[in-house]
Amino acid sequence: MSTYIIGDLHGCFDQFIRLLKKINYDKQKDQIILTGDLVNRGPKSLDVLNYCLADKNITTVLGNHDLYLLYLMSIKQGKGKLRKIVKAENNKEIFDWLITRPLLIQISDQSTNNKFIITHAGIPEIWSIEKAQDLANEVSKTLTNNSSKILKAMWGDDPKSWNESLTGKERYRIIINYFTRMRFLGNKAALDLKNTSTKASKGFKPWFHYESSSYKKMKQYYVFGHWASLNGQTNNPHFIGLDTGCTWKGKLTALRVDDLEKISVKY
Ligand SMILES: [Mn+2]
Repeated sequence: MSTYIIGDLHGCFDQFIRLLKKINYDKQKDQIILTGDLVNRGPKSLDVLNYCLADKNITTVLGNHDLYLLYLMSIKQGKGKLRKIVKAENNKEIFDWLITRPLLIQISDQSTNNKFIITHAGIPEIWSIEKAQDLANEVSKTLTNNSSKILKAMWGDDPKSWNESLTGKERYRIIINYFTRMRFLGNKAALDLKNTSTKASKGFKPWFHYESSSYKKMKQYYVFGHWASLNGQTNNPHFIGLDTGCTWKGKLTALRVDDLEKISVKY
């Protein structure tokens, strides 16, 4: 019995199937957690969704492209590579599955006691794991019960920094932006959402460079996708980036949590 965390699929269905074969994925015993962004960019987003929908042992955290799809579905507007999904005959089933996926998943490995904290983009160091979980739950609750309220409110890059007193649209938007779009952070955990490269602008650092040393003692591993240009290079074993750019003709990567082994297939 193994658990695998797999990086951003972006419609790379054939590569997903090849990776599942390579890891000898056993539907009866194993579990798969995806780092989000299942759709868009690549050729077979609908196949990816239908495959995940049919297998109860596969789940995902939500990525920014998944949320964009949910938004298009909520206004019944197909666009580009997502048109096929918006118009799919089982679109309601897809919507209901995707909208109930969390922003944050925590798992522990029984034999090693290693703890894995899985999000699409990451968690800013100003939030403890407990705080991050509370905020993720807060958004998920509204996403499930009043989806259009969040799906319409989440667009935009402001506010830049977290503030506990934020309410309503601004609060939802910044929580979602941290969990699904963050790369670089500056003073007071200010987001720089424009920079998608690996080179920080003045005053900013990758979000995982703000870590405290206690992570190591606690055997905690932050696992994320989203930042394809990093190609998995964080230079810190406690921050594991799994987006290795499959949709840009790179690789699709799985992390086996039992032994921290990474297994990849080429595009
Ligand atoms: Mn993303």
